[in-house]
Amino acid sequence: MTNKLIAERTERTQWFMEDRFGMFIHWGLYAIPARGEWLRCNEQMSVEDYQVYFDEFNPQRYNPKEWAKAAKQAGMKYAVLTAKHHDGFCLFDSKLTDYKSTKTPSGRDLVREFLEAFREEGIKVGLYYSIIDWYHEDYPAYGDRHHPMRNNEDFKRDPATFENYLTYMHGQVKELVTEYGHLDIMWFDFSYDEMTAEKWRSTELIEMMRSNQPHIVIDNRLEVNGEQGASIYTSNPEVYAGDFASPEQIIPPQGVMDEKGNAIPWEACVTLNNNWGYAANDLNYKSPETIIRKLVECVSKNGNLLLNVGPNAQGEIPVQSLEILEEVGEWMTANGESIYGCSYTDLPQPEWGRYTRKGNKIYAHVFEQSIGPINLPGLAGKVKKARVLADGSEMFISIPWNAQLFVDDAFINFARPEHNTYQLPDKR
Ligand code: FHN
Repeated sequence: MTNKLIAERTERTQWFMEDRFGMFIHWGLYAIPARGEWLRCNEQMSVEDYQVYFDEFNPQRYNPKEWAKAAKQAGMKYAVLTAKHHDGFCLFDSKLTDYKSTKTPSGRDLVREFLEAFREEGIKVGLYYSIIDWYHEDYPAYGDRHHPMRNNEDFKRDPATFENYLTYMHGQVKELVTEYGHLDIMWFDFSYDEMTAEKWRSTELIEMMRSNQPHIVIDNRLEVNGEQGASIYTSNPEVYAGDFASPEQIIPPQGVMDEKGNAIPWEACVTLNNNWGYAANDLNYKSPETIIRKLVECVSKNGNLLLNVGPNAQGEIPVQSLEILEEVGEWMTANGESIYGCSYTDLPQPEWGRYTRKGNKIYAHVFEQSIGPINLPGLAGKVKKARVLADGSEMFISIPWNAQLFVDDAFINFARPEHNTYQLPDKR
């Protein structure tokens, strides 16, 4: 990317690099069968088979104000909702299709309600938009490995019809950036094989978006696919490669660098269980301790964590997810200072946890009870005294709590670890 593009991206993503922690929300018709958002493809369902879910979709208990309160309590500063996933179902009142929530028994513009509720809680808002579309008749099905009817030999891949799809796709993105108020993020998903960059007419799409919402932060998946989400590289460095890299279900070992080796904005998107969309039988949830450690790890590598919830067909976030978010929120209340606005240090990372840094403050996140004094790589002999980050109380650095260690005039703040017993600082 040119220096001008880099400077513009740096300015746009300043808030993104501050906020560090967001909520991802995968919701739609697939919440009814409750077997994840790819079921139509995985189970080779025809449009007709899938229609039954459209005909009954009516999330009676959808209240995005509750979602927003849960996100705020968890310490999340932004949220991204699926406006349209691969199944082509629109959670917004698009004029370009009847395959939308306002035509289901629900009758509601679910995106508009989401945006209003989260803005009201002071949470920045983004929309996920799938550039893959299994419903649109002009989306290439034949030979496309990402299509439910991928073995359907009848569907011919004709460039002319694909142009029709691009006109539809660009038109819907224009509806979202011109009719739904201020958006902070647009999260496109995903390019693959030869379907990337100019195949989507990306430059034109982004120019249209920037002319309507110049500030909007855009992910990198108009260029790269989910597996390569960690990449920011493109075939042509002059081509727009997005404002942040989007590693999925992985935290890159060294963070993400650009082609010149400079650290760049990135965001790891992660599920709480093993599914993005609601999956009733998937009870394999990550613990609050794991989520906190992964959030710390992301920040210690200059990255963000976008943590996913998959609401059910009634419009509720699963109780297991809410319980995890609540515990994460209690830790964030006591230790958010060591996350928000923080990034990596050039110190060697310790074996007991991670360092994060904000200006001249270094936060030592100690993930496990130590036996005896702990080693502070890169800081040996520089630590003068310790304070608990959560309540400011004095303590010895041999005990891994949230502590402020004065190094010369700098601070070292221990962020209280979570460990297998997981007790919060205020429950000591
Ligand atoms: O296929 C999608 C998947 O359903 C989900 O939306 C994830 C989230 O980043 N993105 C794609 C897989 O890379």
